[in-house]
Amino acid sequence: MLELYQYEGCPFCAKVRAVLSELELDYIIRNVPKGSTKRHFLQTLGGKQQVPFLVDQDNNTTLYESDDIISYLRLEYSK
Ligand SMILES: N[C@@H](CCC(=O)N[C@@H](CS)C(=O)NCC(=O)O)C(=O)O
Repeated sequence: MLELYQYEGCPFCAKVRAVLSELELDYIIRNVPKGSTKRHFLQTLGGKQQVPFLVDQDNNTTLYESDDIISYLRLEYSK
């Protein structure tokens, strides 16, 4: 299962969401806007409070950086 830590106003997150939709991938959105009490999950999992942050549980992979996330998704999940 794919999980995307993100928030709505983040343009880098929007880029990633667009590719997830393009690839017809199902994913869980973890909404972590600035000030969210859920930010500590992001810190614990990835080590910093930057979004977007992708967790791919099936491949035991975590990624920051929108361009890296998009490259990863295309490599792993393009049809
Ligand atoms: N180079 C990064 C930039 C990501 C970035 O700047 N994200 C902002 C939100 S748009 C962020 O996480 N800021 C810190 C914060 O929200 O606390 C990428 O392409 O993913």
